[in-house]
Amino acid sequence: MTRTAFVTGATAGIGEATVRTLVASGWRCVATGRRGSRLEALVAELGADKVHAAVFDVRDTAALDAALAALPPEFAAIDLLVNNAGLAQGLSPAQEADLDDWQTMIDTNVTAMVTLTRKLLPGLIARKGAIITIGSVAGTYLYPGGNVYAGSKAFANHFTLALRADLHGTGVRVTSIEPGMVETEFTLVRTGSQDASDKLYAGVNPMTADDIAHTIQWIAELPPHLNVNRIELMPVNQGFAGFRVARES
Ligand code: NDP
Ligand code: 8X3
Repeated sequence: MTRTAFVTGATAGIGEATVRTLVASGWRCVATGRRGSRLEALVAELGADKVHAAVFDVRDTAALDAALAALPPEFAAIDLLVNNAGLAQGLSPAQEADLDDWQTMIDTNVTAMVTLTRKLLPGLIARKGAIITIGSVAGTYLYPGGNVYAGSKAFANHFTLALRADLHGTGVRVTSIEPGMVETEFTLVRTGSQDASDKLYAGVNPMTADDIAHTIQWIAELPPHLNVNRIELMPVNQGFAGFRVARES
């Protein structure tokens, strides 16, 4: 039987690659994001029987409710939630940060993610489905400027493990995927560039969106008695930061 995934943030990067990968493996996908034209292009490319475009801002709960209510019957029974939509903004030192940037990251990476998860939980439990959240190594290894982004991803990592505890015994599988450097549009925030050819991770040989999408597919298609609790992935050329020491003059 064809299974259905609900993938947030499918207009670009990891989410878009996940939809392509899952559809190629026989899944149906609800693909979400604000940029409707990109989602329509995915539908045109992969087929309306395989992809349903749900255009909404994840921070808008009324729009989320409307999108869920408007799911066509063949896309309404969700077997897999991929909590992927997210962003970093600002990434300046806390003492210089813009509070609007902080609020946007909390609203998107934390509040919207838990709201959607809570709304899909009854159906996921009924179908013994699965939840995969894209957290980040930023939630574990801290770097200057990470502040609220890092906090939001620590929340995502831990909320996902906490879900695993609550859902124990329901048959629902829960996984936290915590990537390091993946070359996507997301990395533009780190260069301040609007030019997608401006590759921050040039020379690093970073992970690709496909690397993460294939990891999602692998976890989603494991036999139902197996649960990957958490998985941390990095490019070989990325490492952990050491402690920093400031000397007083
Ligand atoms: P991209 O910028 O390529 O994609 C982000 C996706 O999130 C887009 O589809 C965007 O859709 C969606 N999104 C953001 N804000 C909203 C919103 N308010 N409403 C609806 N959709 C929204 O980034 P990545 O693919 O790299 O990032 C995906 C996830 O992976 C994020 O959670 C990120 O934190 C995480 N991650 C990324 C890493 C990296 O190095 N790239 C490393 C570790 C984790 P749209 O703008 O159309 O609404
Ligand atoms: C960097 C991971 O999420 O800070 O290695 O971009 S993230």
